[in-house]
Amino acid sequence: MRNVVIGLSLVLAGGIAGAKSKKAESKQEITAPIEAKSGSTLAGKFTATMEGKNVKLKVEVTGAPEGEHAVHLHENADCSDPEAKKAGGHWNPLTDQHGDWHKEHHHLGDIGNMKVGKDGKGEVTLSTDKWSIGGDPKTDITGHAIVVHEKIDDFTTQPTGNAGSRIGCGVIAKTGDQGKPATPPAPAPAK
Ligand SMILES: [Cu+2]
Repeated sequence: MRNVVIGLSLVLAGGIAGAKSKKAESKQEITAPIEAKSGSTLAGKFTATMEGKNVKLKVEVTGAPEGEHAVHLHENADCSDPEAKKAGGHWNPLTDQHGDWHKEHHHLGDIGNMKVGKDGKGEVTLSTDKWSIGGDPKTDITGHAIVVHEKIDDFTTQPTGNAGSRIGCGVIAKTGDQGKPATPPAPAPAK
């Protein structure tokens, strides 16, 4: 009788471990547009890729003003108003201070500054194991928004970095069961 019980628990444990590793190995990717806000002429997109325990987020813009622009994850997946105010404040699930990602204190949404050249093009990438796609709510970047600001993030002013108005906004949709966004992004406008 004892052998039967041990045998059964091994089968159960094996089944659970198998399901877990299968999920961890699968690669998930979300890409969606970043729309112009606050009267800007910016256009852009982001790509978030989860491989193993790491999430890589790449934000690319064109038509943006030359200079450095703060890029953050904001709390709400809502870019519907003209100034992106409904996106709320910075995503800060660990209730830390605002700051530089590479220093001790920062919000989990404090991506940093993006340099835009004379040609209006800019790009910023962050790769981290502090984020997930569809994982624990304290790590899951889906269900939030990417905001590009008018000004540079000073990494000091609380809780915003004094980055000015919001000139770009993109929604990171919640993932469905198949790792696809539950709401497909709107198609890019025809040129
Ligand atoms: Cu911001």
